[in-house]
Amino acid sequence: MLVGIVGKPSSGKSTFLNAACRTAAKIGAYPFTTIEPNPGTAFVRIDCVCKEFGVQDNPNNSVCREGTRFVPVDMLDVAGLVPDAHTGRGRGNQFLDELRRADAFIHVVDASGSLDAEGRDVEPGSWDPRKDVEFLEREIAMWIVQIIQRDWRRISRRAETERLNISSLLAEKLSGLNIEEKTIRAALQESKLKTKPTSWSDSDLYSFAQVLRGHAKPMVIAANKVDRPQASAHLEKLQQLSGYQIIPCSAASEFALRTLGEKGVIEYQPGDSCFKILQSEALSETEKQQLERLQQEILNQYGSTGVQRVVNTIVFDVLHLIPVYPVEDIGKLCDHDGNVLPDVYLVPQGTTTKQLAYKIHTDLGETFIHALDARTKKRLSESYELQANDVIRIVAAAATH
Ligand SMILES: Nc1nc2c(ncn2[C@@H]2O[C@H](COP(=O)(O)OP(=O)(O)O)[C@@H](O)[C@H]2O)c(=O)[nH]1
Ligand SMILES: [Mg+2]
Repeated sequence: MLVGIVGKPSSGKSTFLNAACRTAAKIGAYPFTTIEPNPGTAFVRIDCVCKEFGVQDNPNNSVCREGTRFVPVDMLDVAGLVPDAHTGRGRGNQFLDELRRADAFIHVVDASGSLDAEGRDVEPGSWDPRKDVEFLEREIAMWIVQIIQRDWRRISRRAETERLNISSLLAEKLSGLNIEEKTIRAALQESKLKTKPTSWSDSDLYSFAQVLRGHAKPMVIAANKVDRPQASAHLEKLQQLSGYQIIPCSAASEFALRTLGEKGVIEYQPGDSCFKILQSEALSETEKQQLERLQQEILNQYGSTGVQRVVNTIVFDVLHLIPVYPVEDIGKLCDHDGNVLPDVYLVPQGTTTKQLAYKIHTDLGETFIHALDARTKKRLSESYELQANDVIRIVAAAATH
């Protein structure tokens, strides 16, 4: 699973990535600073099952801090997209291509309205960030339209003369965008297009691409820079947009808190609504005042800096993944090395025990016998659909190590 971070230049994409992943992507106040896409690993925050089971865990693929698990999620920050990116403006096509593999997008917008369409400074508050949302929707839809149009005459004729399914022809065409045929079929149905593809107009294709975009590349909006005074009025306007989760966010605040947390100056877990100063002497008076303001104006006002909420929302509410804990011993809840609750997998809702086995190792899938539930000790068949926080053992003929 890969989450793409998108938005116009200077909206705060790199700051968001740096805060969410604590990487060192370049941050700059001018367009096109990000040239190469920056990959990073963010973490979703969940309550670990270790508390319920009353065990001390030794995580392998994730981190557990006092019963709170942080599970890795791959992210990609690409350069700022400017209007008409799909025609190649600002190296737009290259940037869009880098997003092909993404399963979902985090759209970072400047909720303080201080940047124009191209990411240039304007009078704070004067730009309506709803325009950024419209623009990005359009760019992504046009990008999809262009890919379809490259070959459209031939595809649409073939569908009719050879009586082929238009969804399978489109799936082939769009396979590079990581879009499945069933998603295309659903979007076609919803778009209510005429039966003959050769009769579809450009605007029919565009409407279809808009619907497909919503299904294939779902998006959460990080309404960033809420620490700036102009943001609250814009936030209300953004919240009127239908079809999106709009999350108030201050990537810069999250970055500051995580940095101080890692240095041990404060106690702070990503996503918390407060922090505790541990080393008062390490902070100047100004820094203390800034932290006090951050507590009042961001954490108290919005419940958190929003960065963790954005990551959790995209993984759980938008992509509908659930956490499951495979173990090799359902008594000790450990793997063959004795690590307790070593791994958490994030899998789509509806994933079966056998599909999980394949995900862990092909051999485990191929020689799958059954699974065992650590809570009930009962057998689970290969068609059992995993539930959030299931702890299970896969029983298979093949050794996995
Ligand atoms: N006030 C404020 N400034 C921010 C925030 N996030 C980013 N910035 C600033 O916005 C500018 C552009 O940030 P950057 O992350 O490079 O934007 P990108 O071009 O979208 O990657 C920098 O000066 C950042 O310090 C935030 O949450 N609050
Ligand atoms: Mg950047």
